[in-house]
Amino acid sequence: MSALRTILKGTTMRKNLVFAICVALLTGTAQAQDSAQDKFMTNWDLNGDGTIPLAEAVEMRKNIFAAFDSNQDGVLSDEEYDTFDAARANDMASVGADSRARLRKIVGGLSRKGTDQNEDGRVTRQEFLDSTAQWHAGIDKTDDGVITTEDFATMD
Ligand SMILES: [Ca+2]
Ligand SMILES: [Ca+2]
Ligand SMILES: [Ca+2]
Repeated sequence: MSALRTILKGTTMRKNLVFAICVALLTGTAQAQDSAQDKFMTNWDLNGDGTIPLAEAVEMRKNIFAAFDSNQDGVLSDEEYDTFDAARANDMASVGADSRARLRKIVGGLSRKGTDQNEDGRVTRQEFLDSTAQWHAGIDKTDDGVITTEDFATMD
């Protein structure tokens, strides 16, 4: 049985669901949720000046690595990376569906595939930081060395 059918089974739940859908139609889900670029700029533009230079992206990656390297051994193990994967998936679910594909493209660069440079199944701090430059350049579509909202406009 699908999750939706399970929800629809209960009458009270169904009423709530119908109500939620009506509210969504009235207010528009796009307004209720952040767009991918808003989300990204909020998280990664650490000093809030509207641009993300490489140094800032590296700084943010240091924070991320520290947050997910639970045992602080300088390596993201499989288990630790699973937690990181789950956090990104969770993040993805919080943006509007219209810009989710875009966010997936950006955040996809943070997967093991994008960070495990020697492909040995473990991601060291050095690898995690060293892989930032290529990732940053990939998002910087305007090629001016910084990520701004302008880069997202030309992304698709
Ligand atoms: Ca900045
Ligand atoms: Ca670790
Ligand atoms: Ca740019």
